[in-house]
Amino acid sequence: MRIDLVSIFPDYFAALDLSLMGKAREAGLVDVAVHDLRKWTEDRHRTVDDTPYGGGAGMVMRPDVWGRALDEVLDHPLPAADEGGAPPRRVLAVPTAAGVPLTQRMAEDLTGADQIVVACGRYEGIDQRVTDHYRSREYEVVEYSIGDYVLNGGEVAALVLVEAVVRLLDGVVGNPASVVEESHSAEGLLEHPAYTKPRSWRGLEVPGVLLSGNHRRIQDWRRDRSLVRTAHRRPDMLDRLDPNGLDVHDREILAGAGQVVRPRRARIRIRLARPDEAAAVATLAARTFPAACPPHLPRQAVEDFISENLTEEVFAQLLAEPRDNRILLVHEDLPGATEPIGYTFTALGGAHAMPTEMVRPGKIEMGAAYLSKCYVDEDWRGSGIAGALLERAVADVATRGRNSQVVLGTNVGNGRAIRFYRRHGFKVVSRRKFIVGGVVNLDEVLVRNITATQR
Ligand code: 6GU
Repeated sequence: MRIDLVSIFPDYFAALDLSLMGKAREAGLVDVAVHDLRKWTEDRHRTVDDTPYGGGAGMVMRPDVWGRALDEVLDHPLPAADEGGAPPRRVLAVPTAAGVPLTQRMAEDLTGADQIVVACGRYEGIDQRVTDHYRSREYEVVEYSIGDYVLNGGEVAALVLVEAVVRLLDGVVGNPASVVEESHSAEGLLEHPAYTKPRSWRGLEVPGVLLSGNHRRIQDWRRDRSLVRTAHRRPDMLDRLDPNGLDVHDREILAGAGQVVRPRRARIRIRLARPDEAAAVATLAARTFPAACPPHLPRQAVEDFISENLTEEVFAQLLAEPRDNRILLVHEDLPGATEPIGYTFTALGGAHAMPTEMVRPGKIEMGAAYLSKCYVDEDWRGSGIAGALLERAVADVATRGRNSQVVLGTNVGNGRAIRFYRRHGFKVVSRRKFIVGGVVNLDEVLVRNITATQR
C-alpha cells in the first residue's frame, strides 16, 4: 500500500518512523511519502490560503495550490497494483471536523486501497471545489472526522487514519488474534478490562475469576464486563447491536447496567422505594400479582388477596420500616415522573420476615431474608429487567450484612418462575402452603446462599 501525506507541516509525520509503523515501512508492507504543500505554490510568499468568499473569520486553503499538488501525487505509479490489469484503487482522504465519523469499518475497508492520499487542511479548511473536483473525476473521496471536537488542522487526524489502517495490514501486528478480539471489532462491544502482574497492587486485587484457570468462567466474565462497559460508556453502540445475538443472561447484565434492548431500547433505573411511594407500589403490585397465580384459581380469591395484602396501607407500613423491609423499584429512566414497571419486596427481619415454619435445618436457616415479591410488568417480558432486579435485591440483602440466605416461595405450577430462580442460583428445597383469598395453593420453596464475595 502507498500512502501520501500532504501538509504545510510535514514534520508532524516524523512519528511514522517509530514503532509498529516504522517496522511496517521497513518490511515494505507500506510505502509512505510526506509532501510539503508549499512545493506547489507559485508566488514569492508561497501562499496557500486566502480570505473566504462571503466573509467570515479565518482563512480558506486555495484550490489551485491543492489541485497542482493532488494531480501530481495521485499520478504516482503503482506497479504492484497495475500487474493484474485492474485500475488501482486510489482514495483521497480529507480530515475535517465536518466529515463523517471515522470507524473501524472504514479502516477495514481502506486496507483494500492501493493508494491513500491524505490532504491535510489548516485554517477554516480547503476550498470545497477540491473534493468536488476529484470526486467528479471518479476518485474515491472521503471527508472524515476523528471525533466531536475541533483540531487546528488535519495532521493529527491523518496520523490516526494511517495507524488505524496500517495495523490491520497482514503482517503488521504480530498476533492476528489481538486485532480480532478488540473494541469495535465484529462483536460490536467495547473490550473487557485487562490485568497483569502483580496480583496485588496498592491494595487492589486482580479479579479472582481470572486466576481460576476456568476458561469458560473467564470467557463469561469477560463478556459480562464488555456488556457493562458498553452500557455505561457507549450506550449508542447498543442501538446497533442485533438483539437476537444477546441471550437472556446478556440482557440481564445490560439491564443491571441500566440499558434495555428488548422489546425496545430503553434506559431503566433500579432504586430503593421512597416512603411516599406506597400508592405507586400498591398499583403495580395489584396489576402484576394475577399473572403469578395458577389459572384454575378463582378470580374472586385473587381479588380478595389483592385487597387484603397489596394495598397502599400495607406498603406504607413496610416503607416505614426500611431496616427490615426492602422495596426496590424499577422505572423507565425518562424525564419527568413515570410509574414503576417492576418491584421486589424483601424482609430482612421483623414482622414480615420469613415464616418460622419455612425453616429446614441444614437447608433453610432461621433468619434467612425472605424475598416476598419479585414482579415486572408483562410488557417487559424477556427484557432482562426481572433478572437485574432480582440480582439487585440479593445484593441489597448482602450489603445489609444481616442474612446469609435468601428464601422465597413460588407456585409449583409456575415453571417459568422456577426456571428463572434456578438460573439465578436458587435451589428448590421444600414446599409450603400459600393461601390466596382463602384458597390453599402449593409453593415450591427455593433458597440461595449469599456467598462471601457478595457480602
Ligand atoms: Cl479530521 N480535522 C480537524 N481539523 N478537526 C477535527 C477532525 C479532523 N476530527 C475532529 N476534529
